[in-house]
Amino acid sequence: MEKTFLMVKPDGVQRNLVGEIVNRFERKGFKLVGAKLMQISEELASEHYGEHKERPFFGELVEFITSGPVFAMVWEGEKVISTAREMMGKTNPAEALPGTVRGDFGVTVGKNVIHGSDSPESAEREINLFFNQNELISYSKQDSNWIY
Ligand code: RTP
Ligand code: MG
Repeated sequence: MEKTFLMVKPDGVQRNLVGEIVNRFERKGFKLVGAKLMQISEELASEHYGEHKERPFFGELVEFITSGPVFAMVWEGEKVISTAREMMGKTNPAEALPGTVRGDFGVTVGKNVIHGSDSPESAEREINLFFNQNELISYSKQDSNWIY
């Protein structure tokens, strides 16, 4: 089954949105298979956002994502990568629709509450970057029968 990497950013943790965000993906029907609160190092941040290294906002991005704890998660489900991106909303919260995480809770592009993998390749890379295999739990849930 498809997996994606999601992360409540430092602003989301500080604003007590971890429960709200977990709740949204649980209610949707996706399965949480890994999660941890972590303080990201500058090295991990730079590797995670490596694709943006040459962008003018890279320094601020790394500074922000390392400014406090984040809540890292792996979620599993059919089409979870693209569906989670839809549920997050556009990168700029000013353009994100109400009903999305960024549309409901964010204001500026720099502090947009949540990260999510943008493709199967990113998901695999980011899951392996943030989690060891033994931190991911494979288990069955009764409600799966009512979702699929
Ligand atoms: P993310 O990687 O955090 O899930 O966000 P995303 O895919 O929606 O957007 P991406 O293009 O990957 O950008 C990564 C993060 O960089 C910050 N950003 N700032 N100042 C700017 O113009 C600007 N553009 C992007 C955002 O915080 C974005 O989430
Ligand atoms: Mg991105």
